[in-house]
Amino acid sequence: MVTHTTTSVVTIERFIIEQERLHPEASGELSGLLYDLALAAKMIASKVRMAGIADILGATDHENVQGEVQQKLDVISNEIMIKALDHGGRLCCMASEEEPDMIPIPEKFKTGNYALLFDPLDGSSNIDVNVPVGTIFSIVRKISPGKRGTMEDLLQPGRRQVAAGYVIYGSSTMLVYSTGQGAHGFTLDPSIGEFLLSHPNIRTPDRGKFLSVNDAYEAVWTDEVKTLMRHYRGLEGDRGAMNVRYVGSLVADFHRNLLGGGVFVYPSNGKSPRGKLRLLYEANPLAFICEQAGGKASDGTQRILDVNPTELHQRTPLYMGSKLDVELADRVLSGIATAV
Ligand code: P6P
Repeated sequence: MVTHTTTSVVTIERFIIEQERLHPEASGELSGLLYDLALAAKMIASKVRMAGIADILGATDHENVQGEVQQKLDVISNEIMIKALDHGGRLCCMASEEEPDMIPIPEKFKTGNYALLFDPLDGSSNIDVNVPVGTIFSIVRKISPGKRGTMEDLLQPGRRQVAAGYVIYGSSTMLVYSTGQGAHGFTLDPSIGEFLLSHPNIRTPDRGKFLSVNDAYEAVWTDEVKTLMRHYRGLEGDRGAMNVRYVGSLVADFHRNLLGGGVFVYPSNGKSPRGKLRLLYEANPLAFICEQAGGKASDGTQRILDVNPTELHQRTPLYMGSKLDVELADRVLSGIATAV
């Protein structure tokens, strides 16, 4: 006898509409923006999946604003994001890790009430060795006067985000996003080209299983950071040791810790005095998702979402994940005796 398990197939489009209905005042503009982002994710996913086959592996011969050699897929993913989002009439401007300045909406297109900031393909140095990479995006409301966006719209603290999300191109392609009503995960079914709801209302455990840190920089950490690592490794205090899991691809490390519990730590160090991760289109969106799932995100002195940005590509130290482990970081880094 065939038994059918009842699974409700909820596409991301249906979920977005249902979420919009929770806000009678919603214009549908944000929903449209989320549809466009889901489309861009599918287009980038198909390029990432083809990377090993089509001759688009390897690096281009020029650097991006970060001084990093641009991988070909970085450039392609950046173009896909811009072309999928610039004509929908929902944005006043954009910013990308791959572009030095603000990306204006072309004069021929209508503008809208949101600004989009994104890292089109984070962790791209891992592409050639088939390690998961990701796209990260952050959406804020337009606050500047006039129709066209300005830097003022982009340089907003993370607490002003109206939505944020990421796509992980891993063993499956998943899109995780939040509009402030919880964090929800969708898995791409490539056979029908749809993102299906697979992880509703993600909650991250209060205490982490995994510690994600690159301790090659231990020699240039502060004493407080070294003490914190001793706590995480069970060598001090009574927290107990965590398993170390570090892929070197932020979205992959973040996603594993979000689902299983863990803490991602990238302190400032001699090489990166203000940390390595970018505030506006990496730390802020992931911190938004993390808090929506019950976690925390700090720069070691304050909540990531409360940092007031001054530059588009500014970096930040980052302690993000399970609530109790980030609170431990805040205590140890501020020198407060840690009665865990
Ligand atoms: P490190 C990838 O280049 C990236 O920006 C993040 O995806 C990743 O978490 C981090 O850098 C890894 O940095 O210094 O450990 O190689």
